[in-house]
Amino acid sequence: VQGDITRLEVDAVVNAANERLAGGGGVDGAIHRAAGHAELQAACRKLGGCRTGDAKLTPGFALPARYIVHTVGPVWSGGEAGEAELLASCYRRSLEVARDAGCRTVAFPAISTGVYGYPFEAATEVALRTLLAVLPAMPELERVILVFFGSRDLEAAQRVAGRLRHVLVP
Ligand code: AR6
Repeated sequence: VQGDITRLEVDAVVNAANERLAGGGGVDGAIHRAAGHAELQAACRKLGGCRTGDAKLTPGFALPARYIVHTVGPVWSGGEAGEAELLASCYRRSLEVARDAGCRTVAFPAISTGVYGYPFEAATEVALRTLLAVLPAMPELERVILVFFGSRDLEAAQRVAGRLRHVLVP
């Protein structure tokens, strides 16, 4: 879907954070503002940071979502530094953390495709392939939503999904 992830009524929204979980720009800034920066920052501080590819949970505070799963995507540095594996790990770990908290519905932004510079279509392919690989083993998760901020991103994601149709719908 296209939209602002901070508005979604889901059990968990995923945040594209940084390793310090210190807040920032992009979707991270929007989530901190909408959740209530002071409370969220205090909760994040207790987590002791988050490694790239991993994910950690906080309450959603003032968000409609019950929880925030903070994950840290890789910074793009040409594609030969394990970026795809790290990005796949973000999606997988975020779903595990959400599932373990009892969530049934989870919304993701396009992790790493803003400030961190991951090429959008390549990142979307990693996202879709990873969801397809891990969701069959997670029946607790009823609905996973990929949220794209702009209409051009949504259209690009739809093109990627079209190219992967043979993989997505066996
Ligand atoms: N709802 C949905 N998607 C959004 C929203 C929103 N409200 N706002 C932005 N996006 P980015 P990254 C999209 O840069 O590349 C932060 O400073 C945006 O269009 O937010 O993983 C952190 O603290 C883009 O497609 O995350 C880190 O330091 C996508 O979200 C760093 O940026 C991700 O862009 C993380 O960089």
